[in-house]
Amino acid sequence: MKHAKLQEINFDGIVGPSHNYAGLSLGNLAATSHAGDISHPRAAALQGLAKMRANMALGLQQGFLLPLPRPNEGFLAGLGLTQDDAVEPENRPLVAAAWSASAMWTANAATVSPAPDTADGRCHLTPANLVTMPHRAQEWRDTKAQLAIAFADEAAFALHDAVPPFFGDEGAANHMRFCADHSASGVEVFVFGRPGGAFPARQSLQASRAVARLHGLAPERTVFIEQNPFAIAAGAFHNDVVSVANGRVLFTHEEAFADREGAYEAIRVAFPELQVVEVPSSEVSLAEAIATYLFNAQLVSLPDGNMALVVPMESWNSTAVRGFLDRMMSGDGPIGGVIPVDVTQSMANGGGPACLRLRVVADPATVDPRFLLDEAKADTIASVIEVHWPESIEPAQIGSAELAGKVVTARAALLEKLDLDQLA
Ligand code: SUG
Repeated sequence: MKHAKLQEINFDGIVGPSHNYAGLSLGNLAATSHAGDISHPRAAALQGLAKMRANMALGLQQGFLLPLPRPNEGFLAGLGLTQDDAVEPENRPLVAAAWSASAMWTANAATVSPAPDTADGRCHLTPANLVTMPHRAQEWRDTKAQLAIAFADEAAFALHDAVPPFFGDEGAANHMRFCADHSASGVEVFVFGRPGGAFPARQSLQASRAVARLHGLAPERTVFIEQNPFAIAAGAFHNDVVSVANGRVLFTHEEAFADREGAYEAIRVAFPELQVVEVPSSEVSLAEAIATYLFNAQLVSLPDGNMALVVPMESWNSTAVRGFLDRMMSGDGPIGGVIPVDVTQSMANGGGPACLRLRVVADPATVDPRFLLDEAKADTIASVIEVHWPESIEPAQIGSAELAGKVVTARAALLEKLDLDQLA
């Protein structure tokens, strides 16, 4: 069945005013290697907004989600802590967690199954419980509150609770969808990790299975694939660090999956039209792919029918990756264009262009228009960021009452301008 008005809308997370580098995510090499750096929240948020504008200029539908309330005093109170406890080195990461702007990476906000894939013909969304990392485990209820407003139309959307916390779920970052076009029925692929390696496996098979059941996906159009444990150990803490899918295309590193041939075959059984664009380790090593976030790209279908890859500058500037991309563009494969974007502030915390967006296939008319972007609204958002977002945050400022006040005021100003005070 084809739903004529359905389109892919990318909902990017607006980078919050408390964006900082606290090194909270074990196994996320960019984040841990930048721990203690000075962050630049204003530049970070403007970079994110520039990416959204660039995608709109390509003719793509763009939405956004808002920063969550930070610092999260309730999170600290639940641990018997206050902001002043940041002076104790052992408490500093917990206080920093309460300040984390990590909700900017909306690929981890939820898993989304578009209406053509589900038993009841609605688009299903399950917020990710993100239980593996304490600073991320605090996100889902506030994220759900926001999704409940953006996708309030119950004829079009079904919003679930997060899956129970004993099974780690990291949302769309470990989920891929294959389809002839976005409005056609698709095959959904869930990629999970097995625990036991040097770094946490953040997506559990049981959580993926639960999401598939809750969304009413047809078993013959649902595939579960194990992530390569070596990729997790090398820093691919989410599958979207080593693979991305769009339409009929899987763009993947050779070492993304535990059983490479078995993975492609399992997808092909459910989706025979699959086209795999595989990057061999001999051309781009796993380490280089992870360092440059080549696969944390947005693989987008342009209005003219061609596909383009929106990559971070870090990929574009790598000799090995650029060599691959140049060959790919001059070849006759399905990905014809590459568009570099600058999201370096987010990249330093392990979040590339694809981490910053949640894909929702929906009729835009069914989405609360306050969450949809156009140029005028982008100007409004930019003006709030320019006035209220801190220029920089030093690690020693985490826990400061003065900075906390600024962060709270900044978010409130944005909510007011967007007529979304109900999220205050
Ligand atoms: O969960 N970084 C995020 C990056 C998420 C990237 N998302 C996807 N791959 N889809 C994470 O590890 C760093 C925060 C800090 O260390 O302060 C952080 O949470």
